[in-house]
Amino acid sequence: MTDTLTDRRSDTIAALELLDTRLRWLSSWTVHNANHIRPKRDGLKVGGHQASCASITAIMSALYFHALRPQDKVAVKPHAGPVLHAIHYLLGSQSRDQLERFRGLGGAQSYPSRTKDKIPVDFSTGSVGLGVAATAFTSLTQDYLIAHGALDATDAGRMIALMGDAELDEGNIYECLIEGYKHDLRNCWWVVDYNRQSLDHTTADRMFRRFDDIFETCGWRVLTLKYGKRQREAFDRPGGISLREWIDNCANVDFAVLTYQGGAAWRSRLTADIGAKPHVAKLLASFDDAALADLMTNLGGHCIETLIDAFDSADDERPTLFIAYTIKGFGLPLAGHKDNHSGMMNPPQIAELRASLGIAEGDEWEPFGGLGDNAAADLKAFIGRSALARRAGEPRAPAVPMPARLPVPDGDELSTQSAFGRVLLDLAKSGEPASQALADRIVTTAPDVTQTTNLGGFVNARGLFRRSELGDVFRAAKIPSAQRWSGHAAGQHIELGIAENNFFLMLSSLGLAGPHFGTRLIPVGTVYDPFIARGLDALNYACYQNARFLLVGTPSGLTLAAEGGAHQSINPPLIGIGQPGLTYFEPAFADEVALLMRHAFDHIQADDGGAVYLRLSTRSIAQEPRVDAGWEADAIKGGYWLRRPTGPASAAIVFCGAVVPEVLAAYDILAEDIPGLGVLAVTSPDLLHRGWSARRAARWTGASPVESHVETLLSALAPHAGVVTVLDGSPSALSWIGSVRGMCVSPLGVDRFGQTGDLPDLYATYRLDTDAIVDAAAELFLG
Ligand SMILES: Cc1ncc(C[n+]2csc(CCOP(=O)(O)OP(=O)(O)O)c2C)c(N)n1
Ligand SMILES: [Mg+2]
Repeated sequence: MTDTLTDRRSDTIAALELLDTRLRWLSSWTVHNANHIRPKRDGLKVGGHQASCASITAIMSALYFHALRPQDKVAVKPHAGPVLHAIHYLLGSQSRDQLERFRGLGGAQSYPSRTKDKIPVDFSTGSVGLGVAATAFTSLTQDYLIAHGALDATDAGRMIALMGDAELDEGNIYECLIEGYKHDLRNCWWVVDYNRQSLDHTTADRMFRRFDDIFETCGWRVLTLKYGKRQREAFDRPGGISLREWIDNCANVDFAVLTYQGGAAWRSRLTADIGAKPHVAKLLASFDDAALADLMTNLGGHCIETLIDAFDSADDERPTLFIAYTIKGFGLPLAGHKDNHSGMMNPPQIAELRASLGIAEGDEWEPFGGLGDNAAADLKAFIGRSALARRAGEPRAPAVPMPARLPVPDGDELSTQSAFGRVLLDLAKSGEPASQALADRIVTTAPDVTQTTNLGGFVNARGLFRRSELGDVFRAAKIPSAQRWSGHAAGQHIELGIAENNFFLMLSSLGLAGPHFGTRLIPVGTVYDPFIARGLDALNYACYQNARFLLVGTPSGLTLAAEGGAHQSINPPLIGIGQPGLTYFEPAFADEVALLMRHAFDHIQADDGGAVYLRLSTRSIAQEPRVDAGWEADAIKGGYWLRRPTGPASAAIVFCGAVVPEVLAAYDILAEDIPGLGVLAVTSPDLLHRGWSARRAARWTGASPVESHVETLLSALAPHAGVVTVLDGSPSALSWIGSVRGMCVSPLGVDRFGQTGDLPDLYATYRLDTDAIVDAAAELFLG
């Protein structure tokens, strides 16, 4: 290395070491301020994780201010949120006010949040494991965009997760590893803050080197950063090999205890264990207690030089796992203690840390406090030269054009699921420019249920997405099959294995393609409705990030009669109502499906929009002849009168989805006895409920109290009217409607596990059939 290069390298290392210390201080102080200085009104601990932050500051310093390129994106382990805020504080992109309000209303969030934080956050984190896997799926999304010509390959970024070692216990990590291997994952780094402590305790020694094996099996390069530079130098001295062997054999928990106890404890333990070995006594004697503690904790993840060398060495696109050994609470009096996850420095301890850094009392928030003018100016200049400082904000992706209407599939009898498949297929084949433009941006995905959810037609037309060609061997052998499964770079279906967590994380990443990469995708994912529950946290995570996609849960309900209780969904309507960021629709007819899909494609692109969930069914039902399009606007708002009540109507049947034949049969029976009886088709219990809640909330928030759609609909009934509600799912998804105008309700639905049977048997057993509706109505309306 030339002298200039050596100088530049040592300058870089010195600056990164200073930044490591700044980040440790600022993150500690942010948490301290929130807990010990900011006035408290509720007597509760505010929380924050000083030890988790201190564990990763060197890694983040080396990554953010050295290795990171403008196009790279990072998921930061949730409990290092304050470090990310500190980085942006040093960059000038985070305010002191936000830091002072950390964990307070409107302040910096506890865990990095794309939607709530004011700093740029690439991936929200919080539920451990999900943010990590999100980087892999975002890498796949990037590959998809490159293959479709929406991103230049030379602009490909690395998707990087900074993860806690306990995140390696989450099953979704391994589901993701397998899927990643199948899809030839690249441009992905996971950096493990390997402090061998979780929330509760120190982690099992038995896992040593197991992670290497697992990741290498899945095609990853594993770089282990176990020793810092000073340790490696000590190992080269006489007696050093014994010291290294001792470290390698030391149990995690012993290492943690000794770290907490400090230099004298290290000395007596090392002397007892290896002091008699050749040269060891002399080696140990060459360090005073403080230096010995410093040496023993000089692990790879705290050594800037080791970190930048490792990051620099991984300069290709192979996915790479960095196992960076660290100490939880490094540099703090909490270091190594098994209870330090939520532990916090007390005021004297933080004052001591402040003084040790030369920061004057009152200067705690000074970004470069304690450094001296020249050093501060140099460090500022160093930060200014980093790639991070040149990073542009997230792009605003142009909207995808939308045809005015999506054609309604024809047929007298259709299921909503087959209508969905036909609408997509029509789009895939349409020659009309707006439809074609929309179809080109649709990307479909399913966890091994492509065929049984009617995505097959679209896939046949548009192909599987594969970076390298994948022939359809059955087709080549001229074996008849309805599915044409050739894969190529222009394909638009991402086929996943059966792992619903992966499915939702894939949808989440595809649904952030706009803000992440500047090109919107219109992701459409299908899953068996009951198995939404399998990926529920990943779905929640996707919505929390404001990812935009169309989720189709199908088939659903008891209506899937012969499949039995393990496949019949009951509570997804409640999930649909309860999940923020997701609008749930459950159409009954094919024209509703076409209308709502068109609406969904719009809504997932709207600034104030969100993701959409369509709950569909395989039950073929007679279609409703329409006289005009008057029902459409109401259907988009959540419900319309399928049979409008007349006169001072005292009753209505309110239903959702596939039970419409029973509802209309009951209507025919009841209409004579109940004059003016209405039938309300609820297309979205979620929207109706939300509108009603918003209307009520407006009374306290001062917003203008616009009548909600459900109030408007129900105003067609007499004030004392009664309603029977019916849906193939949890009855509570609709029964609340009675409270809107204080009406009596008789709720029908499914509230216990389903079973196998044919439809008449099951509908009778679970009281969804015509008789049940007539009985409920008779009881309510006719006494
Ligand atoms: C899904 C989920 N379960 C539980 C938690 C609660 N929790 C927060 S941190 C943590 C352990 C974190 O340990 P690790 O990943 O090793 O992080 P570090 O040691 O760096 O703090 C747990 C169990 C969570 N955030 N998410
Ligand atoms: Mg840990």
